[in-house]
Amino acid sequence: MPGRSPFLFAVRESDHMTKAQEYIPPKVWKWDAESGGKFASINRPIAGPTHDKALPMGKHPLQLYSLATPNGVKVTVMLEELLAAGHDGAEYDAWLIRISDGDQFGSGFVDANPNSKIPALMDHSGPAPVRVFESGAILLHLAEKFGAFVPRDPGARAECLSWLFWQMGSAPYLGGGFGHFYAYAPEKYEYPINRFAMEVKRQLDVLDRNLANRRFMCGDDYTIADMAIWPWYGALVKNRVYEAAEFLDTASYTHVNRWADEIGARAPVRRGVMVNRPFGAPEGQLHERHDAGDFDTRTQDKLEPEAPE
Ligand SMILES: N[C@@H](CCC(=O)N[C@@H](CS)C(=O)NCC(=O)O)C(=O)O
Repeated sequence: MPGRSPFLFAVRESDHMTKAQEYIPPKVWKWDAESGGKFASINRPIAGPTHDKALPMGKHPLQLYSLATPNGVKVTVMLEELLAAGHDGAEYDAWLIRISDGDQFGSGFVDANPNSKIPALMDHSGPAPVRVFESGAILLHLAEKFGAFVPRDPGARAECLSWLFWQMGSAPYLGGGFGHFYAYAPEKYEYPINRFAMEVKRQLDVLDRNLANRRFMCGDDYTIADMAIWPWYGALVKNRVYEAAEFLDTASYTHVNRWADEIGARAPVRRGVMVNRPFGAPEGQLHERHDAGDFDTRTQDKLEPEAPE
């Protein structure tokens, strides 16, 4: 059929017809209905702020605005690792951004990250404040600022940055692809679940082969590449995201499991995963972090109880 994609034709003729495949896209897409999936209410096809709201500012030069999703955890783990390694200048205030309430669309947050996604960092340590968004850029900014967790040798540095950017490019297939269709979409559709399960298993095999001969992603040293990859793929193999460990047979990736266990046992990592976490077991939550003592006293426990409606 001239001008028609052979792929689309093959899909229409498939024996595995599902509701999704019957959909015929209109000439021009319009935003007229929510998709119905989990988090659908915060999705919109336009950028920019929805309301005026300044960001809070604490006492430290580093101000983090985040939530303890895998992308947020990368940064709080890095900050806790820096502090544990003796970099006192990494003291930080971490403010909770509740994305399901739309905090990422407040004007102050959009000034810090025009992409309206956590994490966002404001670094006030220089003459003018510096905004840093995208978790990979934040990890690199901090690694360079403190000269830690990124190798200096050009070859080792290239390897570390390669794995860091591998994570940034790969995890959207895990989160936005597999996780969305397996765990959050309003119905189970075979085609996208197969497509993304295949890709995620391929990614796990990439990691497993690399970790077969290396203690950490880039060799003997623990780096920002591990801090970027662990919150996603470590959580996946340990069944902490999407409840897909059995479906993807993640136990078979033995080297990834060994690496995930070693990183998960580190004290700074155990602290980092708690920061900006308003969900899960109460003892694992720390809504805001303003100094090291907050892990014992819990900022949320100091708040006034909300007045009854
Ligand atoms: N590539 C970005 C992804 C950040 C991202 O997707 N953040 C999610 C939470 S994990 C978010 O803020 N979502 C809110 C929204 O989409 O409105 C990064 O690594 O920083």
